[in-house]
Amino acid sequence: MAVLYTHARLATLDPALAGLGLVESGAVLVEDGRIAYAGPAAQAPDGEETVDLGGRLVTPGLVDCHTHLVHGGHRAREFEMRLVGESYEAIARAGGGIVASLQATNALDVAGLVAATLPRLDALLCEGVTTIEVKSGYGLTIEGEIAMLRAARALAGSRPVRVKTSYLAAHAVPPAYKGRSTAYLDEVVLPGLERAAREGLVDAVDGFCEGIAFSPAEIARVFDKAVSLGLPVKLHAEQLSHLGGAALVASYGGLSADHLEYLDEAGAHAMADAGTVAVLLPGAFYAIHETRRPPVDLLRAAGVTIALATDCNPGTSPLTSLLLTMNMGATLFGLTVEECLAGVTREGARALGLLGETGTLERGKAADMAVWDVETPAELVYRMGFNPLHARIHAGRMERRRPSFAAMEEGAR
Ligand code: DI6
Ligand code: FE
Repeated sequence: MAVLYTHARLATLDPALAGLGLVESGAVLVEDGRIAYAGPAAQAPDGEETVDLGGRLVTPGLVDCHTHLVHGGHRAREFEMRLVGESYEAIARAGGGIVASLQATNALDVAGLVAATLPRLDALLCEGVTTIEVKSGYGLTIEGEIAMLRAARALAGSRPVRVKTSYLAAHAVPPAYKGRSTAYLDEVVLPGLERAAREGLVDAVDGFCEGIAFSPAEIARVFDKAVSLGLPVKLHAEQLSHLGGAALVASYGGLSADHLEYLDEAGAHAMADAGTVAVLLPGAFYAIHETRRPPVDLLRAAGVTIALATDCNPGTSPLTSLLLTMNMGATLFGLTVEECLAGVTREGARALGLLGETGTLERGKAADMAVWDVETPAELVYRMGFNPLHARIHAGRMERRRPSFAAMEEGAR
C-alpha cells in the first residue's frame, strides 16, 4: 500500500541539495517499505492513504555506526577510579578495561546477551535510530565472539531495526594469552573470523590499534584475512596515541577509521584519498577525560567525511543517546549542526557501506525516517537530555512514541 506522509518539513540530507536538503512544505510517499517520492508536497503523487504529520520535521532514521551494544555487566567501578584520577590506560594495564568485561559477557548465552542488550537498543530506537552497527570483542574466544555476533543478528528479529555486525576479536589480548598476542591471533582471531564469516555472521572486520591492544602489523594480518574473505574493514585508530592506524585502514580501502584524536595530516589525506569515513566518538572522549580533540579542521580541509556515533560500550562510553552524541559533537568537537545531523544519518550510513539503502530521504531507499516535534533542525543538537521524537518509521512501518510519563500513569491505574 502507498502511504503519503504530508504536511512535513523535510531534512532530506540529499547530497544533491545544499546543506541539510531542507524542503519546507514536503511530502514523502512510501510504497512497500521504500521511499517512492520525497520532495515538495505540491509535486507529490497521490497515496492510497494519507498521514498528516502536522508540520513536523522529518529526518532520515538515525544511524549509530559504531557500538559495542552487546555485552554483559557494567564497569561503574572504573568510572569511580577515573573520578579520582586514574587513567583509562592505567586501569586497562592493571587488568581492568576490555578484559574486565570478558567474564560478564561470556557468562551469558545468546539469549542472555540479547536480553541484556535490548534495554540499550530500546533507548536508541526511542530517539529515532533505525540502523545500528554492533561489534563483537568481549568474548575473545572463538565461541564467545560467535555468541556475541549471533546475539547481534538476533536483535533484528526482536526489534524493527537494521543491524550490521563487525568482528572485533582483535580488541584486546585476553588473560589466557597474556604476552602472546601472535598466538592469540593465530589460534583465535584468524580462525574465529573464518568460522564467523562462514556462518554468515560478519558484515565487516574491526580492530583496536593501540599500545594497549594491537600493533599496525598485527592488525594488517587481520585485515589480510578479511580481504581474503571478501569482507570490508574498519579500525579503532589514533584514540590514545598515534600509531598510523588511520593510514593503515585507508590503505585497505576501509569503510571508516574511528576515534582519531591523535590523527596526523598524512593519515587524514590517506583517508580522504580512500574515501574512508572519520567516525568521531565524543562519548568516549568525554568519559575518559580526554583533552586532545580530534583534528576537525584537518578533516574538513582534507575532505574527509565525518560521522558521529555513540561507541556505546561498558568501559569508555556508556552512552545510549545519539541526540546527546550530537550535542557533544558540537560542543566538545566544534562540529556544526549540519555536520552533526549528517554525521548520524548520511555519513553514518556511508561508514557502514549502506548509503545506497538508508541515511537520506531519497527515492528508492528504505523508508527509514524520524519525525520530530521541533521547529528547527538545530533543536535536535542543542538540547541535552530531552527527546522530541514524535514517531519512528522503519522500512515503512510507523510507530508513535508514547509520552513516557503519561504512559507510566496509565500503567499505574
Ligand atoms: N572503543 C573501544 O572499543 C575501546 N575504546 C573505545 O572507545 C575500549 C572499550 C572498553 O574499554 O571496553
Ligand atoms: Fe569502540
